[in-house]
Amino acid sequence: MTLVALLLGASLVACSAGAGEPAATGQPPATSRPSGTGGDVRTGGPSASGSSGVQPLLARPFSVTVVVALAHPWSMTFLPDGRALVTQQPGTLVLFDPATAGVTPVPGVPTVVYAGQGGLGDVVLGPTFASDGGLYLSWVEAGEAGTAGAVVGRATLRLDGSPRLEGLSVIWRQEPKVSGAGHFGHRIAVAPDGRTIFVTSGERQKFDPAQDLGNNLGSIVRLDLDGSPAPGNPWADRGGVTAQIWSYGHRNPLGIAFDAAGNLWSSEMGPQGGDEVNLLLPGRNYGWPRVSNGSHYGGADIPDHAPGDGFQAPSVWWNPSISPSSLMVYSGALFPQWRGDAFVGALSGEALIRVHLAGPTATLADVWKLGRRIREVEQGPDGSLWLLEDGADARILRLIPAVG
Ligand SMILES: [Ca+2]
Ligand SMILES: [Ca+2]
Repeated sequence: MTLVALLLGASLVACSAGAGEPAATGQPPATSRPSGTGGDVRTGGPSASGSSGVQPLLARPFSVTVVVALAHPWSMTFLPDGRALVTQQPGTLVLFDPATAGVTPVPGVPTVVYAGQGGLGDVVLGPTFASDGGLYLSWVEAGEAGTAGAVVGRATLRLDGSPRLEGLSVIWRQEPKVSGAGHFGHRIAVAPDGRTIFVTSGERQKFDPAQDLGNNLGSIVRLDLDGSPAPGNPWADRGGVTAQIWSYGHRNPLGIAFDAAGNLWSSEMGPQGGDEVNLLLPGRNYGWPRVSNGSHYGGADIPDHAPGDGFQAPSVWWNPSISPSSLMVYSGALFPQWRGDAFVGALSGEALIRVHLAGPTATLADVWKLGRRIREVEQGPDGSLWLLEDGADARILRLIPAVG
């Protein structure tokens, strides 16, 4: 092996070890996850139901502009005035102005546990943001004896004078807090009617809690705007955290968004070769860790989804894994051919992925390799696509239609 090959191999291992799935207690190391730097993203393949037979386009129908460098960005949301809020995982919120590429810190954020996959997480605008500045943030909070868990808080963004958050209060917590620093989930979506929010809650790399309705790990929860369980949830009559749960059997759902018809979609980090896009239906069990189209790290078998097994199968799945970081449904003007489709960012897959949505069905459509781990996908006010790269040397990218 040449020195170059050795160095390349070393860098691939380092990249893989820092992938979206850091090793944690009870979980084999992430180095067995296929590296996105080594070859094509395979989108299902012949054995992959729900994603078969679609060849990725080779040409890119968009041009990419690097707008600004920003370390460890995690989520992004645009404001009505065209600026955007961006979280940085170590615990900083910034106001980003695309017109100037200016980045201004926004004080008033919580103290976060920045470790492993944890830190400051999602930021989304509340349904009445335009009148009251209300928004939702998620982050990881410390518990007793070295435990941690994701929380969601509500705050007011003040843009008079220097930008700042005021009145931050925690409205929801993962229960129980456990050891480890992985699989928090903690992405947020506001329902189209503006009356509830949905939060993804990862299983914290503890496996079985995803099948236990007595905790809210490994589930999607549906909450009133104040964080209390929303009326009409599948197990509302059981009270406690069980009353929050919308669906369960999830591993690490890192993307969630509604489409224009009101269908709720998620992207989920599966085990080795089992990443998913799911249609989130109330009361359904999505199977983790009982069934998965992937296998445990190291290859130990997990039964695949099968008709009649009682578990909700994914709409799209990936083997090898692409590590879906985020999911956004496009509704803009610049790419009218993609209106109504979902975009997924891929970490180990180092790609932007389009999933065609048609009613309750989802089909893998395009995989554009970008050579960088993609943490977040957003839509700008003009219909441009915005991406956050992952990691210390990350950048904010803007995508517009290619000329010609
Ligand atoms: Ca976002
Ligand atoms: Ca399997």
